[in-house]
Amino acid sequence: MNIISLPPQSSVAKPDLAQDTKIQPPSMYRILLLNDDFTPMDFVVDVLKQLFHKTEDESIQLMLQIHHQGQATCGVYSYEVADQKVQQVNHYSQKHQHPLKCIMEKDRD
Ligand code: TYC
Repeated sequence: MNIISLPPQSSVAKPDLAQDTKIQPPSMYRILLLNDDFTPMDFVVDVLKQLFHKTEDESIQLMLQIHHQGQATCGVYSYEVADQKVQQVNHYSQKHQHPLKCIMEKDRD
């Protein structure tokens, strides 16, 4: 093939298929526990140990952080796991008639 038979060069940028089709990691969600005036400190420590697998010391530190600052992140999970944990915490709190609230927020894409 000589140079004359080559197709004309286009100045339009081609989509980078390799980039566009790259599999992205799943979005992650942080779980926050919120402070309130009524839930006993021991109950929050228990939740952190049982449902977030924190040590006794970590749980006490985190509970105090929530108590003083209003909220803290207890873990970061995929959507499905975060959603399940929020429900577990909120059901467990309701069952024991404590107003402890747990929410999830998108962490990163
Ligand atoms: N503020 C509560 C108290 O003084 C303790 C508490 C800590 C409640 C953390 C909720 O997420 C919480 N009993």
